[in-house]
Amino acid sequence: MSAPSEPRVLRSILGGQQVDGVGTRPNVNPSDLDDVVCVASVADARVAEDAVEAAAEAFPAWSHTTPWQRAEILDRAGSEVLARADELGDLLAREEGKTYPEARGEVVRAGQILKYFSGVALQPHGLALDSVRPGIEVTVTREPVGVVSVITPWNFPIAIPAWKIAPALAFGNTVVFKPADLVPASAWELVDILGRAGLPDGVLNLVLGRGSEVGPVLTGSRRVDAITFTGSVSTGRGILASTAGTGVKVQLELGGKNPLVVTGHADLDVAVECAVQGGFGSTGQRCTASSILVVTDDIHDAFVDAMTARMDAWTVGDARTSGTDMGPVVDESQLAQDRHYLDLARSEGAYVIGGVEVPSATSGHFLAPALAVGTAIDHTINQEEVFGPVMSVVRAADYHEALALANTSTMNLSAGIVTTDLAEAAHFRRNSKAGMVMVNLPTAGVDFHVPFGGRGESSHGPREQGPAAVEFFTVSKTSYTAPGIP
Ligand code: UN1
Repeated sequence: MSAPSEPRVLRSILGGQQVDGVGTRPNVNPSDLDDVVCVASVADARVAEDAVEAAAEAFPAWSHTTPWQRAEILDRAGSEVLARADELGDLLAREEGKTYPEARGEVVRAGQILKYFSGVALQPHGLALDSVRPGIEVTVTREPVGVVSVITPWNFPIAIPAWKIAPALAFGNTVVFKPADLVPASAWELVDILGRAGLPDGVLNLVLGRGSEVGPVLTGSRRVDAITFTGSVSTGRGILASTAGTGVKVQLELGGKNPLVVTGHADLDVAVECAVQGGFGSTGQRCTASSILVVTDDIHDAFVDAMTARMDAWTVGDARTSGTDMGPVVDESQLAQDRHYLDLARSEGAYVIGGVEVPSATSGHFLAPALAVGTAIDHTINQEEVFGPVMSVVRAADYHEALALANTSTMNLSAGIVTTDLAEAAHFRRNSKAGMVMVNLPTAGVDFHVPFGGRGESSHGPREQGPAAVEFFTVSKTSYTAPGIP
């Protein structure tokens, strides 16, 4: 038993049992590097194999539970997540570094997702119809896929796991869940809550291990039937390449390079708010973050001035201190990446507002929000995902040029426009090549009861969330029945 002052040790959970790993990894608070949130016992490939085995063994019974049994468990888990939103929000802010209001909001979202999919479990998902041939009846039913590997990123430590795990369970699949190394605590709590809500052992297994060690098991085991992954383009592409030819279902949510168009018809205050919330909310560490601000010439200078003033008043600091607008960058390598892109922008001719290191009482990775002005669409900063509190401005002659520039993105997840002109808004919604379009809203911040996903390099496979989730988490069966008597 650890002394109360020592950080608690979190272990993988297999078949309902806590399992030790082969090493440990401290989970450090990015707002205060001296604060160890917990220690993860790090699993090796053998633990991952056992987790897949446990999920495979649990599948036959779980896939035959009634929708009501599954709905009740998800509902109970959702209630506990919502009831503990303050505490879990604090934990999330402490391990990931988004502000407490953002973190609490994410926990509430996770609770709502669990409740939403509790309802989905009870909804009809099939079809019954007459054949085109006389006397024959046709049914189209949805069956669980089997064992699903769920691999999630650090930037949404509880909401993304919830939006993958909840539909997987609702439709009768079993799960092996590997959260990102940086955020084991929120993941562990979610699995613990679902277990206590009544999930049978082995239905949801948690593997706390490095991607390089346990990833190949979760994506390569013959007993895994589907893989859902959110993370980097390169890792996603690797999963796709390694599974080509195996027949396993793969769903990928990868990068985003999201434009926000601001036209001369925009309300300046609305435009600035959409930009700062979309670009600097969650420290810009969202695949839906507004990244390129495409601003028409008539409003460009006024917009940059208003942004500069807003950014001056933006408070960067400890994620859990009230009044903080933006928490730290998640870790040192992410901070180095942000700096690298700012240096590149300068070397390609941009003028950078902000982007300096922020002094703080605690040691942490604090970076002031940054705006690179005077960039061209082909500059590196406008071509690659930064994943930090960094935006750039591209000047467009008019709305039509702005639309064309916005549509050059190859990671078309989310695109936005700020305008009060109805015709412009309607034209943009119709002609944007992004998977999600926001009008007078930040590009980030999505609902859970509607599909989520992008185009181009951003997504692969069926959309996540809302009514779309049934596509990935079930397989369709078409049955034909004749009377069998002459
Ligand atoms: C949001 O903007 O509300 O990894 C969610 C990400 C996305 C989730 C964004 N999959 O940032």
